[in-house]
Amino acid sequence: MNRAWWKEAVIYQIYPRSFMDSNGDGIGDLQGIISRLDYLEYLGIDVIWLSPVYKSPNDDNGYDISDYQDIMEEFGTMTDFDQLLNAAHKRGIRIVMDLVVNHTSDEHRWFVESRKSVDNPYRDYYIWREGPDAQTPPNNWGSCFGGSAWEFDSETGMYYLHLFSRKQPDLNWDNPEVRREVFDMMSWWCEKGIDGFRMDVISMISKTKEMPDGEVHGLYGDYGPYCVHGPNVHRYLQEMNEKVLAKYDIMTVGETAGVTTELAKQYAGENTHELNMVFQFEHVEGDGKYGKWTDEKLPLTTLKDTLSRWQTELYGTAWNSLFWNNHDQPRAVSRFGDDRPQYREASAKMLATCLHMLQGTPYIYQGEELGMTNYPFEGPQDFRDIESINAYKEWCVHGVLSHEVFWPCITFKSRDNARTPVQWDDSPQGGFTTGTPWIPVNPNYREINARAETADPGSVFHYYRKLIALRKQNPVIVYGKYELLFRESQELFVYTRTLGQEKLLVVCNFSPRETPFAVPDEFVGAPLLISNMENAYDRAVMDLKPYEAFVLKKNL
Ligand code: TEU
Ligand code: CA
Repeated sequence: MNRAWWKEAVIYQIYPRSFMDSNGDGIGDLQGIISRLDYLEYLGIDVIWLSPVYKSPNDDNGYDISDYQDIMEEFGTMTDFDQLLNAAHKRGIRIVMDLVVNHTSDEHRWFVESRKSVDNPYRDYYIWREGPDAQTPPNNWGSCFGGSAWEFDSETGMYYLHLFSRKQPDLNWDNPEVRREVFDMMSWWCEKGIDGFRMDVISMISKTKEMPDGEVHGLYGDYGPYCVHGPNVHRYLQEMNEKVLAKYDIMTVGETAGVTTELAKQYAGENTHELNMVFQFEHVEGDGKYGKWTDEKLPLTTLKDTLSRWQTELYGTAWNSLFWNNHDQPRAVSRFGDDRPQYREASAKMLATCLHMLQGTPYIYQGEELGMTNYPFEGPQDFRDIESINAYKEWCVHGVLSHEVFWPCITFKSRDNARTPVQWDDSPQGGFTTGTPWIPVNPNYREINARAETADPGSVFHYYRKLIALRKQNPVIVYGKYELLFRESQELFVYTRTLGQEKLLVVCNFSPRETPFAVPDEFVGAPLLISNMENAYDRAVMDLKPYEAFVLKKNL
């Protein structure tokens, strides 16, 4: 397999609004990030993925952009951005920008023009359709954030398409002018010296011309078959590659919800000239009881089967991202591990071991390296996220479920779990701000915070540091071939990685129970690479403690 720096890197995602506030207005900002670069350098990460910092009215926290070449006022200025880029580069840290080009904000100048008249030069930048009348949209598609995917605009008496909120109109990628504008904007950022793009819902940029009703789930029809992996998506990405990406030494990762391994080989194949890697969701989906909402964990066997399929099918041909959480997912330790105090640290380290030893580029979401947990929401008034607010209304207030049934589900999966401020120390507001944070700080900041963990060599933080360092010293972690063992086990996730003369055995106990384990013969007595607790790792048969994880490494 071809070597590449972005395969060997570890990426750290920053959600700027919740990372660090430098001026006491309760909102994280660019100077706040600059003030914590030493922390990130110490952790050892190579790349920052910066969630959107562009000018935005914040209907969806920056995923609704009104100017791609300006910075959100609350976050700072372009001068602050340049300072951040410089300061990061000085420390050997690269910066990957979030690129949100499936849609813009309705306050973007293109859309302001587009809605003015049917013959406006920008009309065709967006997707406009007639409906039978002002109450009946062109088809039954539902938006990701609830309600119809069509918004009636009285100015011209037509509907525009928005797969997300009504303040996020979808761009019309079939218009060559739109593609040219986007590619020019991307080149502008590349010339500035940024190091890559994470491409928001990039699999949705090409829509079918025909837009029939979709299969109804709940109240609305599914746009999936007509908008996701649409007819021209690969052509447009190849064009983007040729016009922009290929000219720079940057990394690209495509957020490709609903992608199969077959499609991933096209999006992120070694020789397909589209993207470097996909960011796919199969292992964090499929647990929903009501839409995406649930209060139940996926069975371990399902999780293993999904992750293993991605490991084997992409091997040698395409590249994947590795993650347990991001700004759209609940906290990993609460979801896949165990956030009860006696198990939190062990299970956070176990999950980290399991993920970082797989093949792919690992992503750490801010606070994950501290083992931050889900938030104890008390009522719907605690939500800030448009998705959670709308979902509560749709399912409970106007819908079919009682609060008692829906509440455990929405609090288990709400995106706001990931968006509470990073817990820096045990001072008020966890050291995130001297003011009132835009979203409450998790009250457990007194126990779980960066100051305490950087001072404690046994912390989750130091465990992540060690995993990152091991990746640099052991090419087998990056390039080794994967094999799953004990597939049927409902407690243990065990696999090997092999490269040349080196072989790793990775053993993770996903259960809160002691679990017996017979070490495969070839590994009995092999040296220990890392473990999250003390045990006798030279034995042939062991009793694994709750959430124990370890890695042995042998020479063949
Ligand atoms: O998310 C896209 C996506 O696939 C969503 O459906 C995601 O699963 C969602 O959060 C539902 O839980 C991206 C961004 O990551 C997200 O923050 C944005 O809200 C969305 O695109 C629109 O830009
Ligand atoms: Ca601020």
